[in-house]
Amino acid sequence: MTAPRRPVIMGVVNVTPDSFSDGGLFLEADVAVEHGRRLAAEGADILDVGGESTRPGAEPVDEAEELRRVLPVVEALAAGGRVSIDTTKPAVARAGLDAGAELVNDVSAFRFDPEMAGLVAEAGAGCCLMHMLGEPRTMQEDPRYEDVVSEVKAFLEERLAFAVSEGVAEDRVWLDPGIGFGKSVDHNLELLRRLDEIVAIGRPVAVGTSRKSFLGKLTGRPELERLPGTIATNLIAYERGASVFRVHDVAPVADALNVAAATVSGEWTSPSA
Ligand code: PMM
Repeated sequence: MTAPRRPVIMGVVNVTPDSFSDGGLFLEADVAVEHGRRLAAEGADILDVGGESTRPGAEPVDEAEELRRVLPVVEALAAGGRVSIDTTKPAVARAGLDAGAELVNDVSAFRFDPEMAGLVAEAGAGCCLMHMLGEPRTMQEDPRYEDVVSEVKAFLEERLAFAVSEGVAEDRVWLDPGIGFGKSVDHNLELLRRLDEIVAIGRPVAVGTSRKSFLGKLTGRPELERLPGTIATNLIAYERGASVFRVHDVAPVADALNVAAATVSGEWTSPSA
């Protein structure tokens, strides 16, 4: 038997009026904080707070508005546990780290503003570097690759090298193939099926499939009915070596991943033990 690889669950706390599945529900800071606390109680290891929607076609949000949305939420949630700040803007990242976040989740992998790398390095923070084809406004307009897995892998290797060259500690970097970010259904499925090739880079791999539109295309279900598809894809990703699972529905995904971890390793403990 091998020791179980403990899945790290990242709970999504979107403080935006237009995020694709929970947009608008958590716009008010106190409601977002309450939601984050519930996700932590359900088993989230880290809460990912974001104030700018990255849904396909989304328009950018200005810095002042993004700061207004996320800062009180980061501050309150970081007082009780681990928080990451989901942003591509250095000013928001810096304020989020000052308010207690420990990791910057940059869906542009420091492409939109290279200053992000030095800022993360200086703070001694962690980061999650994600692949996206282009930018959110246009990324779903006929995305094309020769070989999606090797292109995403090469991109992540280059971004990791850039981050390290700017002083970011290599052992604080997570990599993410960016499910749904400039990818067709087939691209997403191939990335998940061949995720071991991304894992082979040697850094923890994060995946975000939760409620995404490719699950809607596969099942015909609306956003709030995509939990079974979310679980299926997260279990496959776990089996292929992923470490971090970014989800909206923490309790059911945590149960599923814990059972998968016990099955793969042969070791388990009862939650009441
Ligand atoms: N997906 C979304 C936003 N941020 N960050 C990472 N690292 N990986 C993702 O897949 C990801 C992300 C979009 O989903 P949401 O609108 O439900 O937050």
